Amino acid sequence: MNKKNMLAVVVALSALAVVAAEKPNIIFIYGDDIGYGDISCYGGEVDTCNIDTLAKEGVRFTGGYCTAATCTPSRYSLLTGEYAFRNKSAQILPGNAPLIIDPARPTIAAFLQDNGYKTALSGKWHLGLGSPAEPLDWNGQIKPGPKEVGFEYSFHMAATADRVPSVYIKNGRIVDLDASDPVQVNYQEMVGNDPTGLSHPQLLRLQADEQHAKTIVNGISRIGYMSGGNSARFRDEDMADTYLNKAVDFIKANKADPFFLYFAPNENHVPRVVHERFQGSTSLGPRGDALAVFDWCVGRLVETLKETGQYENTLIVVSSDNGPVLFDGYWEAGIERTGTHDASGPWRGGKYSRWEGGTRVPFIVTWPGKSNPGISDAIVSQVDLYASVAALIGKKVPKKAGQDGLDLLDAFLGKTEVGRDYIIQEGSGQIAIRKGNWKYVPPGSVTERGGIGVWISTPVEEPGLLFHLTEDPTESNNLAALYPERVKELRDIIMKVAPE
Ligand code: NG6
Ligand code: CA
Repeated sequence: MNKKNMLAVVVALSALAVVAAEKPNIIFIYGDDIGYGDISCYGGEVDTCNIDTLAKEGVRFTGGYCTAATCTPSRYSLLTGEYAFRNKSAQILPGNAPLIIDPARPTIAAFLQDNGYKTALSGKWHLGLGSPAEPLDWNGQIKPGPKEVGFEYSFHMAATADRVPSVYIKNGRIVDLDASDPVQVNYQEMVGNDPTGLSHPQLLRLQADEQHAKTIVNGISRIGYMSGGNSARFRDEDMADTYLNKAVDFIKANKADPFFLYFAPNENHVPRVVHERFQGSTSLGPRGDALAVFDWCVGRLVETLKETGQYENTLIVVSSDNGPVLFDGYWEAGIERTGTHDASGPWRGGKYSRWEGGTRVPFIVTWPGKSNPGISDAIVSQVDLYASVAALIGKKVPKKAGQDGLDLLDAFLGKTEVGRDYIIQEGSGQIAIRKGNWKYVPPGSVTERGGIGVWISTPVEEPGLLFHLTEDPTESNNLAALYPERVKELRDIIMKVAPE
């Protein structure tokens, strides 16, 4: 081949590569404890117009699931593409737990990074920090953490806003830490002399249950003890703005490269202490105000994408890590103020539970101009996003990554209503399954929060519970005795996919 021809071949090949490697930006907007019915396009009473607009331009799923009814396992699945029950450590973690993702396992962030994406986390982590082999030094470089599993940039809290340490961590370092006032964290016993909710209830501006009655930070008692780091402690009121600003800066800084942003604000997790300008902005009390904050963040992100000309080139997913909970440790009038708003929509139960409301969550996927807009009843799960994003950029999910996700790209883009055949649901460490219209809850118990200081545990006897979700969305009419073959079929799938 002469030089001229060779050049022509090279030019043709690179043109092909450009066509094959479509790399839109990808943003996961991952709410916390936001229920199916919390968003106005799903029937919620707080106006979430920004999310509703995204839903109109994209696909709004009525059968969209997180993998578990609590945070850590759902986040684990979202990032790894693996059902969380396969990792016994994937349960609600204390703020000083080691990282539960093996850095040798490529997360969706690591995978996208390997494929030329700039990657960032802004918000809640709650997947552990440090190695299980040695105690973590909070005052040095905190690793392994987000960076070691693929997030080039990270700005986050360690666990939850109600768990110490109540500080931000940026790229492995506590932000604004004064070396002469080092941070110590302990979940068993008191460290330092900071007042606790139990010892100094008069200092509290929010009454809390015993679990949340440990070290007081910003007038709010938390789960766990911390000392030091006074200059680094966060103010809950500023948290949403802080995470949002980092996300906005990251978008603006990456106009040239494709990026993956995992934006995980605190809203709607407790304590629901939103910025003063949002306090009282809804009639539903702090819980409603936090929903308004969440929606506002979505609006600001969209605005930023439009400003920088990246909106049409960005796939946006809005969802939540588990179903809703009105009371979760702090007296915030969540129950009293909720009125007729039904946070879990038509479904039974919420956070912690194997009822539908535990894992069936708002799920919206929008790629402006590329999505075929509409409402889809396809069963889709957050565990599928990894494989679907891989398909989007024309790559295979790496072998060492989780293999539970399916490539549902066509469903996510609204090109088909065919989703999963079935989905395994996890609530408080126990399993359920939905296949088609049928839901099966194996024997054990179903755990829920019943209200202030109350936990409800509903025993489930042999042969378990079988519901027809279309006819019985509230899971009240157990048909297990009538359809033993159906029970067996669903049980067999569980045995195969989730053997104990
Ligand atoms: C629970 C906490 C709850 C919340 C939850 C984690 C008690 C009694 N309750 O253990 O307040 O922090 O953990 O929520 O301590 S999640 O959304 O991060 O899973
Ligand atoms: Ca949560």
